[in-house]
Amino acid sequence: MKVESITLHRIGMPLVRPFETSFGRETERDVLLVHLRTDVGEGWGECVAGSAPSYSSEYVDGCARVIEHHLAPLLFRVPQLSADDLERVFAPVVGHRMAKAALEAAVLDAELRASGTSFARYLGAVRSEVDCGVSVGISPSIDELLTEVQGYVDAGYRRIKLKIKPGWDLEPVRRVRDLIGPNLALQVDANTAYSRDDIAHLRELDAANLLLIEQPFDEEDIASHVALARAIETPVCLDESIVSVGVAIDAIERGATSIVNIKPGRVGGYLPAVAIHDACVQRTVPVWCGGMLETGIGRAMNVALAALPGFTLPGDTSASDRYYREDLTEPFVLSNGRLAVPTGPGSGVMVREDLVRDWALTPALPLAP
Ligand code: SMG
Ligand code: MG
Repeated sequence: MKVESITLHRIGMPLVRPFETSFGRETERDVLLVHLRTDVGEGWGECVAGSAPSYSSEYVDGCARVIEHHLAPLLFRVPQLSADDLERVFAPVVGHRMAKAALEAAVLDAELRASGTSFARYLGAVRSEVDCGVSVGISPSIDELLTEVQGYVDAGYRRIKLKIKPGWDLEPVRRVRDLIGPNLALQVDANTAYSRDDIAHLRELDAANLLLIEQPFDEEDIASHVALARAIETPVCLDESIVSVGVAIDAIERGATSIVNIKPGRVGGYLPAVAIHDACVQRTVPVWCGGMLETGIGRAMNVALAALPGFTLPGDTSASDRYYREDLTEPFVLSNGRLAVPTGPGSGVMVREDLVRDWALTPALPLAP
């Protein structure tokens, strides 16, 4: 297909409750959307970068500029484009994986809609619904945390993930384990808040019988994760560090990660995400689908990815109402702790363009050859 134009939309979506991690507190999701027009039809993609470069070095303004000035011109130059070509087409631009992933999603959506194929079918899904977990932010108090967790347990989530940081770890984790009992899966995510000096302290988390501990140390510090993995019984799972299939294989072979969090945005798209999935399956490393507070657009695609065979652990693929009162697409609703995998062509969801207009933070930016 030929890309004829791209429109960048920047929208603000208020969160139903603030989401606090070790690196900051968000009350609104600042989302960059890519709307692609091609000779065979339209496609939408969502960029997962945050408004500040705090989860990773990418951020929304930067992604918009790199798309406008570097990636879109590369796309416009290709006479016959398929999503399979994108790695090669984008090769002149180093990094900027979240920006590339947003365009890849829109290209895939357009291409698959045109051929009447769903994301799930194209990516290799083997399930029609996926087990869902929920990520719980740092709370003002343990009592408020317990109330929030109880609400998610009542809603049917199959796994609870607690955000932790120094000063908010052993006690909240112990109290939540007491609340939910020994059988519900529980894991923690530090978003790089600790250092190698904390290994003895983190070992005390073993008492809570966690499914995993996610990214305790700096994203570039694989060696300290190896040291922790040797010292602790809880499996270590990398998130921020895993930016490519090469890094994934290296981290697995060095013993830094025995479970992998796959986020398409972080790794440059759904096709690189499938490559990491395949490399993990070959090495019998379980994977799960991470989340970046996606709107229905990214959520639909993530749910399709999470239906691949290697995704054997519940993902951060929560229902729309975990974050938003109103979603940008038809809402994803939890049923028995699971979300249904969309079956329609492309992402399988329809973008509500009236809401894209109503929630605009800045005027839409049209890009053309
Ligand atoms: O989409 O449910 C979600 C969010 C899951 O905790 C979540 N994501 O490090 O895994 C992670 C964080 C990053 C969030 S950045 C604001
Ligand atoms: Mg994480």
